[in-house]
Amino acid sequence: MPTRSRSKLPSTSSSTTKTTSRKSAARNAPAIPAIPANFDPDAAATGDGLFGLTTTVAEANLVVIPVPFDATTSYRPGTAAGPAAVLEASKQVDLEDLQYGAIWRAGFTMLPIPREIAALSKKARAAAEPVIAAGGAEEGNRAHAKALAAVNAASARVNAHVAKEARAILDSGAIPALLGGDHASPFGLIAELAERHPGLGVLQIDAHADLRDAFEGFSFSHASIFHNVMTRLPKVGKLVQVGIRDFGSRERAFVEQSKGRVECFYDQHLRDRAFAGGARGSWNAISKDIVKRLPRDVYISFDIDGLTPEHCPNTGTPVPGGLTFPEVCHLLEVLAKSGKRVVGFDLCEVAPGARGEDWNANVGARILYKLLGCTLRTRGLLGG
Ligand SMILES: [Mn+2]
Repeated sequence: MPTRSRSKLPSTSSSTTKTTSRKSAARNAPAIPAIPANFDPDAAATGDGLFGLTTTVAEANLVVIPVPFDATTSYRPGTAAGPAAVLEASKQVDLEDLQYGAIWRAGFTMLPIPREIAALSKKARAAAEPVIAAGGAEEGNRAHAKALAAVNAASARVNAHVAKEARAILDSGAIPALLGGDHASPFGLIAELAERHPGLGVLQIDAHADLRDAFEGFSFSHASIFHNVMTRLPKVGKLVQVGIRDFGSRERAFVEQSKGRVECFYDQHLRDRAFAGGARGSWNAISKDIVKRLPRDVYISFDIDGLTPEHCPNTGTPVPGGLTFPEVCHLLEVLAKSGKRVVGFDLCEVAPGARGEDWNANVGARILYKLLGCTLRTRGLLGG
């Protein structure tokens, strides 16, 4: 049940039933879970679940996979703490949404944060530090070679873990989503979805192109996620990048030589179009152009640094420029109304500040709620 535990009214017995087993049989049409009569979405959240709700995995139409992994962030670490911070911040988000209505009714939840991945992240990060400090693995440096092997093995384990969770969610008939962690986290999820939706389109909102080939020697670096996706997953049909403003010459060439398989809406070009004015310069026209480039089945990969850095001051690699919160909300709503289907999404690189500042996670939780609204709307789980 999508109930939010409250301090004022006692919960119904059904709302506190604890179910942790995942559905084994695939369902045909996902049902919208029933809501207890005394549920008040406006009450303060005291529950442990995402947005203070207590929907179980067995009931959920959408399940979020938390990935507390951050081995290769080059500028500063911290995104491994993202899932816990966003979970905590989500309890402060008001549940009524102007664009999507009662998103909370649709039934979503997050898996427990896996301790073994958090421990693996710490170990891999320690191994990676000297290589990152040296600006990348040095040829012939045996310590670096050993560190690379350890980090790459850890990344492979994360990919396998995410793919396994994604398979179980998909087999149960629910929609998978992911909360990182650094931007390398969702590879296993995108791989599973591409198998089930050949020709899958990816909408990437990001400051960085993430098209580097093995950045600093790490095969599964956060800066290589879409190089890996586009070279290792032939069933991904299209990548549409938005907000990109930090990239190398080889990344730019990768886009240009992709024969349209990768399309990049560089941040500067979006601004130039707006500065030129006229109907073509409106954000609504730009959003429609972006969405038009996507095939029917869409995966959204949201790197929080795609937003302006005021929205994510503690993210791993902040860059000036970027999208504002309302621009992103509008783009997602245009996608939600386009007739396309969002088959999964991720939100990555949210990092709480070193002193526990909660602004980053606050923004992250609100973006997560919008991603849920957009996705669930395209799947007929939110009504009109
Ligand atoms: Mn990224």
